[in-house]
Amino acid sequence: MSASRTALIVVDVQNDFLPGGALAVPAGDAVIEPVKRLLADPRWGVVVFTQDWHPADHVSFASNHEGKVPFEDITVSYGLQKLWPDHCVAGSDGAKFPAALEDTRANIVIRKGMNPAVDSYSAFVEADGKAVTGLAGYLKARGIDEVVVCGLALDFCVRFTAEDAVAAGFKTTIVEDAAAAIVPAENDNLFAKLAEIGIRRASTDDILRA
Ligand code: VGL
Ligand code: ZN
Repeated sequence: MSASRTALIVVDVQNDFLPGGALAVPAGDAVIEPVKRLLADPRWGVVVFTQDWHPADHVSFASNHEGKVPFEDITVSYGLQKLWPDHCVAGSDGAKFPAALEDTRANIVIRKGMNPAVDSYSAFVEADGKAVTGLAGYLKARGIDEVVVCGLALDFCVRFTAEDAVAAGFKTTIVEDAAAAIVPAENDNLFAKLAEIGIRRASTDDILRA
């Protein structure tokens, strides 16, 4: 990898996705040390953090749908929407980055899921498939042609961010030990599916050695 043309994208490492949080990812806290090691590499051309940042009346909160419970699917204008416990409410402690990652060298923080009517797992395009965040243009304007993605959750926001990175023309790698899934048992299947569209799977050591 040409590091100066590569962006590190740290997805949604926020208190609500960590143990004790509203939507805790199993072993979510295991990503913090690898993410810190990746951040300590001085070679990144750009460092991006993403931050799930929902209004209290967000469409993805089961609490906003009479008679619905978390993890059920509902149909909305853009297709299926999974319902979640209230999480990452804008300005709440759950939406904050953990203290270990507070003072990072992020060049840009992409907040997503701010439209009450549309969810956004991806850092590039919202769940309606239309509204873009501007991240692809930002990265291209900075001369980036490759991205390395890590964070939470592997099977939702990391996955959709990586898929949209490929669609936007970036060479894309997911750092397995710096990511954790809501359903970890599916990791091998997920990586096999992602490999079909060219997404690479690496370890933190692989990335730091490259
Ligand atoms: C996420 C579910 C709901 C994620 C965000 O960061 O993967 N998952 N909102
Ligand atoms: Zn969310």
